[in-house]
Amino acid sequence: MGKVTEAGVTVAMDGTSPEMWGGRSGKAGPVTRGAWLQDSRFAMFIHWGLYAELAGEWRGKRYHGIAEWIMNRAQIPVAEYEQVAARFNPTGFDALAWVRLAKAAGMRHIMITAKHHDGFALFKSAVSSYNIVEATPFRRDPLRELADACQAEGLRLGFYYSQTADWHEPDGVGNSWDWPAEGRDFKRYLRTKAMPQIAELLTNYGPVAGIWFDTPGPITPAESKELVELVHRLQPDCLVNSRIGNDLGDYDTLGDQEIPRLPRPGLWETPDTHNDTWAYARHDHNWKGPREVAERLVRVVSRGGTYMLNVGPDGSGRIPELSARILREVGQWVDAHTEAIHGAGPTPFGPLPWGECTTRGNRLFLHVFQWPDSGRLVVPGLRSKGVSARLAGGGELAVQEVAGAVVLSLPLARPRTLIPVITLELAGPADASRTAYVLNGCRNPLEAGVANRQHCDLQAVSWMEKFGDWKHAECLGGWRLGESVAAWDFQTVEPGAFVLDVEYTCPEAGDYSEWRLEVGGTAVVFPLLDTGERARRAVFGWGELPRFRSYRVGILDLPGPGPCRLSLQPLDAAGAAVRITALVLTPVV
Ligand code: JFZ
Repeated sequence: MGKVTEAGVTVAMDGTSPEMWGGRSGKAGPVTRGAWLQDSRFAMFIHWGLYAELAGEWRGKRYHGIAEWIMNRAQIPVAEYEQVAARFNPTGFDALAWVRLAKAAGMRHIMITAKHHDGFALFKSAVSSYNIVEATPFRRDPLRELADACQAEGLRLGFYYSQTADWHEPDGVGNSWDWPAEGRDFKRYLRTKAMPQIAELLTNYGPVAGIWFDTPGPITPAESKELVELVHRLQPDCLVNSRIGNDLGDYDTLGDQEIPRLPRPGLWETPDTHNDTWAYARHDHNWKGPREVAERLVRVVSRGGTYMLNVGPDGSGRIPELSARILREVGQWVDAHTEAIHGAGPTPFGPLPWGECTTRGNRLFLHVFQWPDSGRLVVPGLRSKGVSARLAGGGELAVQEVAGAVVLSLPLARPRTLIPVITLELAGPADASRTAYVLNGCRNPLEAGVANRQHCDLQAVSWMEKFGDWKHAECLGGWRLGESVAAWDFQTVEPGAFVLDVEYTCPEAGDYSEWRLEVGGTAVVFPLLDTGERARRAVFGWGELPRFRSYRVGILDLPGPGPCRLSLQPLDAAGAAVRITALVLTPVV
């Protein structure tokens, strides 16, 4: 979540700041440790523990949102939660099946919860008997079995370890329902549990790809540093993520579901849920389908990152069949396009309205999310000459030049695949500009983050919808009457008529504010209406709930070919309350 600047940011549990959830490495320089992460590009995240047995329910009540937080949300006393361990017997667990599924999905490493906030160790530990081998009838060590299976199948394995939050220990952070915060000795918890358990993980399971720390909360720089040094002393190649806190990680973990708008330097990853929870919840069926997963993977890779998609095995030890089926289908696509994913580089372009681009040497891979029904695909901003193009599973494509852009002739029928990929072969490294384009034949979002701003702010807004299912948006806000202007500069390759929609959120205070938009010498005035945004939600007593809607302004003619500017300003003081994420231009048909 990092530097969250504005309202719209919820105050986290127990009154701690939003920084309790996240943290950044503060590094964007050359990669020193873990260059393999750049080749891996796609990973399986696994949240599994006692909470999987509860499946999002406690005493007949369902807790929607992230299910691994159930002990906290239902305020389950330690003594009662321990009883879940006494019956946890996931006899369906098959390490090889999980690892083979990850491999079939095209994933190259696995990161699993060794100990989550509930304090329960999913491995044999001499430090605390609250572990799967000693406290459950299962008696097996799943991390041992996974390490062996990963070794056999050639995947890397890393461990999630909740270094700050531990609701099982009086000295760990976060359990206010069993113990008062006074008298808590966090250093004692670090010395007697976290550090020795991390040492066990780094000693007993062979090479560990990374320790994935989380929710740093009140941990001090000295404490974070001590943990990092412990990891690197025991395994110098083991990666530490930025959620160790205090800008000390080897690489950045972004907020979940957070995909940066532009290529981002350095080593980083986006963790993502498959539905709306990390751990298994019986009531959550909101799976991202194969195409959505593949598109999110491509978007992350095209910005230079690694996509870590989570699965939540159930209390029997099985990955939900629907989740597995979707992963297998993604894997067939990844397998056919491994060169465009594993070890692929970021896009040389600015925002491409119809899809994304990944690269390898002198080859560009165009991932066409929106297949044009005109039979023409405009590749804007490509200056390289002597381009040849081939459609995966098809043939050579005719290449033309129109108004300084490369135009490919495509078959009218969209190929039957998750994402059609076109490979452009160039004579040398890509010569491209990052200029934004608005193209006929596809939906063109003009995002908040790329606007030129005068006297208004770019705000990072994060919020939860159910619980812990973080959402992130960049918005234009802080509008001031008579001063603020946001403008988008872009190119067109031909004139066109577009429907313009404004995507925004607005509380009652901004209802009916008037706005003025100008493009190509034409001005349009329109109102924006209250979207039902709530500053506080009754459900948790904390957190803001923005409600994004789109308002259809109307049809506009854009001139072309050539440069174009679209500007927006409030005509009303009430505009101060409005936050805008994008203007969207869709061709009139
Ligand atoms: C944390 C955990 O609390 C959660 O249970 C899960 O393990 C997840 C992967 O990590 O939750 C977070 C932390 C940070 C953000 C979102 C969820 N963030 O910065 O957006």
